[in-house]
Amino acid sequence: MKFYNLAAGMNPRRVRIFLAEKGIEVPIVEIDMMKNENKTPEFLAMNPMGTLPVLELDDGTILTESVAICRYFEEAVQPAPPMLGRTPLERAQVEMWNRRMEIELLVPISEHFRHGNAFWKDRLPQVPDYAPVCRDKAVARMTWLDTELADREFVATDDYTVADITLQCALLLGKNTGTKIPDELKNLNRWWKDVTSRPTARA
Ligand SMILES: N[C@@H](CCC(=O)N[C@@H](CS)C(=O)NCC(=O)O)C(=O)O
Repeated sequence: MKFYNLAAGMNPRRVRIFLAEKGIEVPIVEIDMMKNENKTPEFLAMNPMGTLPVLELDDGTILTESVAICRYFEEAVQPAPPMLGRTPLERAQVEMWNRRMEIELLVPISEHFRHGNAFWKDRLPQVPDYAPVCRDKAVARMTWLDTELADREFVATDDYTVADITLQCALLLGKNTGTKIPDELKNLNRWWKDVTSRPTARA
């Protein structure tokens, strides 16, 4: 098995945290985006999207998409601790909240970065006016989440799950790229302090 990683990437970090929580170690192949290693014919043959992370199984099967990779580890490698829900209801709740964290937070924070930062200038067609629209949407969703987190510890269930990891990685990207959690959002800031204090936060 090989895990193709992008050290600074938010999505590979989602899987790295997930694996660290389970105590799983996997051989890592570092991909350097600055050298366009994710655009070589060999890499594109594995993942035509040119994105990370990628998991290559021993029989050559390729898995992409962070949560699909997490699901493989949870169901085929090591179920404990359960991070995708313990029961059918919890699994549905984790999926619901993970999708929300991806669509409502991770996407606008990431699009703010992609459309507003010079790093992406020659890598994708940028629409600079779209960047502040995305930032405003992300901040509005943080305000909604602050209310949701008023009476529970974690995003989806009583456990730290993949939905928390998705939000944590999205907000870390936001912190580094100009979409910070407003100070007045006490519940979200409490949650942020809790999850970033976990030993796995820097995986
Ligand atoms: N939906 C994918 C997104 C993967 C993705 O966009 N990864 C970023 C790194 S965080 C990437 O590889 N970007 C390279 C590029 O856009 O060229 C997942 O969850 O794994």
